[in-house]
Amino acid sequence: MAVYQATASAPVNIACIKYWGKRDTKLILPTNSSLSVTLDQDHLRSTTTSRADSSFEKDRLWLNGVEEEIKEGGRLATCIRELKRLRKEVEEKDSSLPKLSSYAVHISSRNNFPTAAGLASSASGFAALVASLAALYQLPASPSQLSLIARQGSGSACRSLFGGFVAWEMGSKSDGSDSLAVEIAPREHWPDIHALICVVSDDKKGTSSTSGMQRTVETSTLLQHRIKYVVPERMKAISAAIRARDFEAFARITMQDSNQFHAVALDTDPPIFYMNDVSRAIIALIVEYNRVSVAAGGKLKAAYTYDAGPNAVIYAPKENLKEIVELILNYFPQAEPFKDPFGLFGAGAQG
Ligand code: 2P0
Repeated sequence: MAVYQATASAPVNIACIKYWGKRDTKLILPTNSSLSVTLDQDHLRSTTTSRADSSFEKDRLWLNGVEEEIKEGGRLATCIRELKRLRKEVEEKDSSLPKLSSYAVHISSRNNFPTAAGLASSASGFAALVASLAALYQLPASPSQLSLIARQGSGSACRSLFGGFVAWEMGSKSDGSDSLAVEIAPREHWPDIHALICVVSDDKKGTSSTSGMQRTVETSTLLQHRIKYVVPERMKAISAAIRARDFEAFARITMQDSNQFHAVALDTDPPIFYMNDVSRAIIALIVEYNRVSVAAGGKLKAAYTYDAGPNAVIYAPKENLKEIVELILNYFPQAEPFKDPFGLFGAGAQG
């Protein structure tokens, strides 16, 4: 008997221009466009296997081995329904294909990093889920088309269907058909940029992104300014910086946008604090590191950015990474030996 099964994996992405706010909470349509870098290391990925079988009684999902309920009308159910709908279209064109759209699916997804630590597990999770079902159903869909579905799982997930530098264009239609991810540049365009993730805390975060951003939409006047006057210009400027491989401009915009996202969180009623004292100390360190470089006639050497949690992500050209890691380890000594995925510290260091 034929087995219908497919596995796909998707990495985490880290936004430089932050998504924060929905104009439609059901379709997940954002109040501003955003732009991110998809990480290409193996450490931060979701891997999902989907199987369709005529003997399955209902759709089921396991996350890190624990079964999660697929709520009717919820985000998971929406993604599965949309992908089955596309499969049905394919089956209607080619009657020789097995009728997988009428079978229930069993889906198993694993993250190789802590869930909900502000490390965007919903982004990689929904991107991998959509990619695995699209592979199972052999859909002739582009990553941008699939991003329309992943977006309805979790907004930021639409960006994880591409590698490299990715924009989520907010679109203007009320049905969401133009709110999708597009590639700004592939990873190979600018391989010199690396992301260093400093896990300040791997606790589950206090305010979820979904509820936090909605409160911001309802109460923050600063958000309205950001949406109208700030993000559109920044999207253009950072896209140009990426195309020109201009780290100076990329770094400046990335840090400004992280700051404004956290300002908008603070402008929410009641206020939302995602960064803690360690997060702010890392900002001070990077600001000083850049200041010393610029004062000596040099350029910006690193850019920090923070999502809905206290962990720092530092973007930097490869030549600066060793210095940055040494700086951080000097000020924030680690209980455990530093793992050296970049091979910065030679053969003797931890791998
Ligand atoms: C981002 N974040 O652009 C921003 C920056 C957090 C801070 O996208 O409600 O988990 O599922 O669409 O995608 C987090 O929001 O929220 C997020 P939903 P999501 O990466």
